[in-house]
Amino acid sequence: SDYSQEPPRHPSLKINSKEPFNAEPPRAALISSYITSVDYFYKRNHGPIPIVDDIERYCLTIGGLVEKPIQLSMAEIRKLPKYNVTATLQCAGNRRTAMSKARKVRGVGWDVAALGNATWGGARLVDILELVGVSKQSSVTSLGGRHVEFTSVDRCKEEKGGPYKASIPLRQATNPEADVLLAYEMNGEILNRDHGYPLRAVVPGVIGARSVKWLDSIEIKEEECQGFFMQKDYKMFPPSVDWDNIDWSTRKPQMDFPVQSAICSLEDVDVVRQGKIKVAGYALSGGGRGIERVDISVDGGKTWVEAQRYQKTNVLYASDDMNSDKWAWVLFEAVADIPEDAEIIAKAVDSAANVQPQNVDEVWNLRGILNTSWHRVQVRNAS
Ligand code: MTE
Ligand code: MO
Repeated sequence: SDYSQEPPRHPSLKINSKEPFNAEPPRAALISSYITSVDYFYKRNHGPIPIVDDIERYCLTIGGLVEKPIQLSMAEIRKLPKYNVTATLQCAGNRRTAMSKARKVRGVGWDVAALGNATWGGARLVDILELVGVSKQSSVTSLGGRHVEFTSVDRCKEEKGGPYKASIPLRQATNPEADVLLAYEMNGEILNRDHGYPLRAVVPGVIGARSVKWLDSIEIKEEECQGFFMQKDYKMFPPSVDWDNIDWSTRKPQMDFPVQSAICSLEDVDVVRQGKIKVAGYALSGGGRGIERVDISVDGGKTWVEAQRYQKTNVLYASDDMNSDKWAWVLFEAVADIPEDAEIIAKAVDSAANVQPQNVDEVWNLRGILNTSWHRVQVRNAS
C-alpha cells in the first residue's frame, strides 16, 4: 500500500494508527462547538486515502437488481435537490481503549472522541434510487427484503486489496424519513479527501462503518453485503465468545448504535481544585432516538444530578422538540461540588428509556465495539 500521498491533517489530532491513518481530537476540543470542525473530526480509514483528481471523469454507477443501470457524474448529482442533514457519525470502536483495559480486545485503540457532529450536504439516496426505478417506501412492495450495497474506490488489506464496502436494508434506503444521504459537502465545504471526496454515504443513527466514503458504485442486491466489514467485523458478540470459539455467521452486522455519553471536560485522571467544577460532554443514541436525560454523579454513582442539554448554542434541548436535530448528539453540562478525590460519572438515557450499562464487563466483546458503559473519570483534589 502507498501512503506517500496522504492529505495534511491538523497537528492537534491524537494519532492512534499512522498507516492507515486513524486519529481523534483531544476531548476538550471535541466539545468546543456543537458542529465539529472538519479539522477536529475523527478520521477512520482502512487503507491509503484514494485520489480522485479528475472530477470530470468521476462517475457513480447505480446498478444491480434494477431494470437499467445508470452512471451519474458529479455535475448530475449536484443538480438533484440538495439536502442538509446534521448527523453525528460515531465509530463502533469509540472508547475501545477502556474496554481493552478490562480484558484485552483486538482493534485500533480509541479514547472517547471517535465521533463528530457535522452538517452533511448532498443528494438523498431515495432520489437517486428513483432514477433507476426503485420507488420510495419500497418496504411495502415485493422489494422489501433487498439491500443497497455501497462500494468504495479505496483498497484495504482486510478485503485482500479490494475496496471497502457495506450495505443497508432497501427498506431504510428508500425511507425518506431515514435521511440517508450521498454527501458531497461537510459543514458547507466541499468534502475533503479524508472524509470521502468526492462523494460518501451518510447513514444517520447507524455505526460509522456503514457510511462508505469515496463511493464508486451502489447496487441493489438480494442479500446483504458479504464484505469483510459486514461479515467478519463490526458484529457484537457476547462476553463468552473468544477468538478460539468464534462463529461469525451466528451474528448480524451491527447497524444502529446504542445510547452513549462521555465526559470531555476532564481527562482521566485529572487534578482539580476543591470547589465547583464543570462536567461537560456529549450524549447520543442511534436510530433517531433523542436523549431524554444525562445523569452526573461525583460520588461514584451513589447520588446523581441531572445535567443541562444543548444542541444549538444557548438553547436548552428537549427530546420531543420537533426542531431538534434528531440524528445529532446533544452536549451536556453540569456544575458539581467536588469535595475530595472523586469518581465522576456520566450516564445517558435515550427517548426509549434505554440506559447505558453500568460496567464495561457487561458489554465486553472480543472486537471491542460499542463500549457504552457509564463513563467514569477520576479526579484528584489539588488543595
Ligand atoms: N469507507 C471507506 N471507503 N473506507 C473506510 O475505511 N471506514 C468506515 C466508514 N467508511 C471507511 C469508510 C468507518 S469504520 C468509519 S467509523 C467511518 O467511515 C469514519 O468516517 P470519517 O473518517 O469521515 O470520520
Ligand atoms: Mo468505524
